[in-house]
Amino acid sequence: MNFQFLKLETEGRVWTLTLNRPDALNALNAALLNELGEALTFVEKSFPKQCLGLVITGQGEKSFVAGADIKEMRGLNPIEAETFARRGQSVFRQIEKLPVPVIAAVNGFALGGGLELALACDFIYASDNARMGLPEVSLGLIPGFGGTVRLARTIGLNQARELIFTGDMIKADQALALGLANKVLPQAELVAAAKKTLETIATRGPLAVQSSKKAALEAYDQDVDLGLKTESNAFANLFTTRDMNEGTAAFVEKRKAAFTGE
Ligand code: DAK
Repeated sequence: MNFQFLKLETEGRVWTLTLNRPDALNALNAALLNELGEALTFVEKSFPKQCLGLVITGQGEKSFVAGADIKEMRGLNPIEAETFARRGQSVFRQIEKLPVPVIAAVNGFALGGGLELALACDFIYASDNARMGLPEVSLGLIPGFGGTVRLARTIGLNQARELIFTGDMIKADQALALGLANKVLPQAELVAAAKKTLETIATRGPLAVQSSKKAALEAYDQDVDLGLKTESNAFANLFTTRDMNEGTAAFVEKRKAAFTGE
């Protein structure tokens, strides 16, 4: 696929999507958001035969994504602003619902819409030079791509309120301490480490991984009883799959499972 602001590497079963607008620190303009939506739809359709995992990162050594494109955004009227926010929200929701696991490899600034993008991924690995924050209040705005919703879910309401109200940037070690990043790595090792984790996941049953991602997301919004029902339904559905037969047979026969995603 040819994009102006993205690079999609599709070799092997773990793919890498790089936001590629380094002159603007990979800030999200409307064209980039549209391309992101197209690329994600392609990833979705490529599961499970071609793609079993996705790394999202930013081009260059300085920035993952420095937020929504402030220069483009300031020219919007309130109706266009709502369309822009809804577009971003729906693309980020698409990430959250992808059938494959997604790691945000945060290689520098992840600010505003950039942190919101990372929060829509399944988890975050950060480089040691990463800086994360939601600086929207400094611009007279609030987070518009899900930051007020997802940050509190990841680090807790009070920690999220402090970051959102102050607009402060935090460093990688603070992000790790807050549980915002799962790992901190030297920049040169960041993408390889994310790929390695996804390669491990890719050896597991693809439908089981997909099902666990979906159940965990759905059950998060439900009370315990409904969440357990969601889980038991998902569990039961896997008993219709070839992969479940293969995985359990392989255990009994003391061999490695050969999953096919069926
Ligand atoms: N938008 C557009 N251009 C940006 C940008 C951004 N977010 N961030 C950086 N750039 C551009 C700079 O303008 C500069 O371009 P030139 O001037 O060279 O043409 C180039 O990238 C390099 O940036 P700097 O020269 O500023 O680099 P520094 O190392 O000095 O500083 C920085 C790096 C990341 C600290 C600084 O660039 C910065 O503070 N950037 C802005 C960070 C920020 O505030 N991000 C949050 C954006 S607001 C909503 C929808 C969405 C949102 C909100 C509401 N609704 C519609 C309701 C989301 C909002 C946001 O994400």
